[in-house]
Amino acid sequence: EVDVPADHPRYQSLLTRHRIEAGVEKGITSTQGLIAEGRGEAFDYLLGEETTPSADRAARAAAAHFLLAAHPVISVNGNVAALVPEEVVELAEATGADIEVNLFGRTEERVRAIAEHLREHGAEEVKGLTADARIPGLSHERAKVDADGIYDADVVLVPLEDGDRAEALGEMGKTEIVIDLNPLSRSARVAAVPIVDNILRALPNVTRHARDLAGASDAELAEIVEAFDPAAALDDAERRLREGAVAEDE
Ligand code: PTJ
Repeated sequence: EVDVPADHPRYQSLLTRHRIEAGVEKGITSTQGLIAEGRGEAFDYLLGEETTPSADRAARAAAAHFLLAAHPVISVNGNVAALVPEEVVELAEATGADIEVNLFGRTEERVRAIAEHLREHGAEEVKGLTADARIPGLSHERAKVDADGIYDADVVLVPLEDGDRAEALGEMGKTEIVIDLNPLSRSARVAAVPIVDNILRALPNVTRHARDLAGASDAELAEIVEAFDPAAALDDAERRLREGAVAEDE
């Protein structure tokens, strides 16, 4: 895929950067996406570049929400498409969720390029091109969604989302699952389930939990959802940031 020596101590991080760069070259990732990647990397470094027990519990709660939902949707932006296209398709398959391209810096061209990219990685249906509904409270381009997609969803996974949009979706009464390495970000703070973890690890982890919970009853799933405390998850992550990855929090 790229010319990074596998024994380089920062191999994973360099590979990730290359994927984002390739995304920009392919017209699927915005130049803003490069900045977002740098920010995410810094948080990941401070968190120890691993899935914490607390983030794993959040991933399990997210899987339970997905399985209980009437209409779950995975929102995909330019960074998500560049980093984890196959993992998005696998999660959709494991949970019956729709996939919808939804961009902060929306251009029709980029929506089409991302939809095509996801289909190249196995997606059957990709929503986001119809854009026949609006999220109330956001400016025109940023508000566009599909009427039979995000607009209709009861549970939405919004990874690496901008705070304004996360807030506006929450105000529509949707259950929001956010993947964001910054526990202080507004999107993480408004989420019913904030998963403070790198999307590279978090998405396959939610899929793994969804497969594991496939045979669970609605009562068992509801119990997992009820037991999850979003404020505690954010506190765990913040403590880990401040005290360092070695001072384990549980
Ligand atoms: O493709 P578009 O137009 O929809 O734009 C996408 C970006 C990500 C550029 C846009 O939504 C944006 O500007 O987001 P922000 O406000 O930079 O927020 C992105 C958040 O994701 C930040 O809190 C980062 O720390 C976090 N982040 C970045 N990379 C990762 C991440 N979280 C998890 N995994 C990552 N790999």
